[in-house]
Amino acid sequence: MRFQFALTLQAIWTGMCHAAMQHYPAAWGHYDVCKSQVYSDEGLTWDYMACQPEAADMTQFLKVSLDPPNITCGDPPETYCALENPYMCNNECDANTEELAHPPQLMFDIEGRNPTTFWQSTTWKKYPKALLVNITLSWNKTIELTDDIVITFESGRPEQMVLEKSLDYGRTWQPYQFYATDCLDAFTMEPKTVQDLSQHTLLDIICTEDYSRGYVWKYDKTVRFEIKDRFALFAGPRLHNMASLYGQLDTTKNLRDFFTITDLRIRLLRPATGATVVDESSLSRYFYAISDIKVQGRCKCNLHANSCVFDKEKLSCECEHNTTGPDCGRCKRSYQGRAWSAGSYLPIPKGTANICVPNNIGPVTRVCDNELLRCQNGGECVSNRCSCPASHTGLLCEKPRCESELGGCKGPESGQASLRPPSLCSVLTLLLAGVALWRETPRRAAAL
Ligand SMILES: *[C@@H]1O[C@H](CO)[C@@H](O)[C@H](O)[C@H]1NC(C)=O
Ligand SMILES: *[C@@H]1O[C@H](CO)[C@@H](O)[C@H](O)[C@H]1NC(C)=O
Ligand SMILES: *[C@@H]1O[C@H](CO)[C@@H](O)[C@H](O)[C@H]1NC(C)=O
Ligand SMILES: *[C@@H]1O[C@H](CO)[C@@H](O)[C@H](O)[C@H]1NC(C)=O
Ligand SMILES: [Ca+2]
Repeated sequence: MRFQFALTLQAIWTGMCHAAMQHYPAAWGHYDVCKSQVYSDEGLTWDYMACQPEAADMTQFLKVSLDPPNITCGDPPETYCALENPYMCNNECDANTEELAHPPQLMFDIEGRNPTTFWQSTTWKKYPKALLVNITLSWNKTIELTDDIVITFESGRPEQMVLEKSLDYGRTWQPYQFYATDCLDAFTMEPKTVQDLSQHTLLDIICTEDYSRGYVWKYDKTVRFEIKDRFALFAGPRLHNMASLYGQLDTTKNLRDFFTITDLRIRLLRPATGATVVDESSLSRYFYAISDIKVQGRCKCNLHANSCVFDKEKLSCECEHNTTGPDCGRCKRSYQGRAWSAGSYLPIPKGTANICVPNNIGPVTRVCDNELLRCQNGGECVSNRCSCPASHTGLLCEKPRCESELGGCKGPESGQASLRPPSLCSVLTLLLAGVALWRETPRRAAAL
């Protein structure tokens, strides 16, 4: 039995550590299959693999809410003027006339039509009181972003704006990026661009002036949150080395969480004015209008599902590997033979499924033994499992708990989160060493 355990470990070690050390293949798995049937010595058996749903347009599945709720134009009807010409006031908004209404849904309809369809706010008639609008997008499901968030304005782009995210269904919010014509003035932040970021500062929250600049608004209407440029810090400029990125995502919870959301919030803080002073005689020139918002991503299923369904207004993973829950974040009731764990992207290209095993699986679940395979960092071996102190976690209590928390071990403000290479190999190597020792024992015991 012990020998079997050792073999299993050996196999995992060979599989994971060797693959990780090799050069990654250029062609590279998409993790679209969760299991396949294979012939082995025992006949037809299942081979389980890490799997994830395909990336999709996530705006089809969201709920949008505005704050203040009555900030959409048209009730009562209003007339708008062009920003660049206060005498051109032929734009009307009337919530009760379909052709003249601009409800929030028009930010998510299919574009490509002429004229564009868009949501529009009331005008800045209460100037100098700030014209503040929150647009909140909620999925009620954790999703992983796979491409840039792109917000296309029909009006001039706002002079001040913050993109925020939530990972806990809207209970708490963190900024994702600040946008302003003058970052120092608006947010007392140094202006930066995504090109200033490195692997070590990737989690830094920056203020950018790239998407707010002045009067050229007619030609440049988009505000982006650059996901691909951030991926490129690990995967190379044309994302040819996704393996490197996936390897990092596998081992660094902070990095994974950075691209994971349940909600997004666009906080519009100051509309385009196109000039240094606001023309108080013509406040109908100032408003927000958005024609399109793009959010590409996939359901987060912890690499235990390759499809995600939208049913009864709700996204959920179709869990495999005997996992369950909206994100496949638990083992099914009678499959708790070992602790649940997410699938892994490694080794390339099929990953590791980390399936949940039936409750009474026997000695394979022994991860420790009071004599030999020691739990680390003060963990105690209780019924062959490590019972870890509060400061540590993991199968052998090998991981500091702070590593798996937002902000990492250095706290949330540093951004210098530990982006270290996989430590799994070292753990496995250690385990193997332990097993070697273990196999020695009977002989020693006999000698006593
Ligand atoms: C929206 O409602 C608030 C009170 O709920 C009111 O003070 C405000 O004037 C309203 N705004 C518009 C544009 O109707
Ligand atoms: C918008 O959201 C922020 C927090 O994210 C909140 O402080 C503010 O009151 C909300 N409403 C408006 C109208 O800004
Ligand atoms: C979110 O999903 C859960 C089920 O996972 C459901 O109970 C809850 O009502 C949903 N909330 C909203 C606001 O739709
Ligand atoms: C999950 O359990 C079912 C039996 O309930 C079994 O047929 C299936 O093969 C299991 N799947 C995995 C991935 O272990
Ligand atoms: Ca539209």
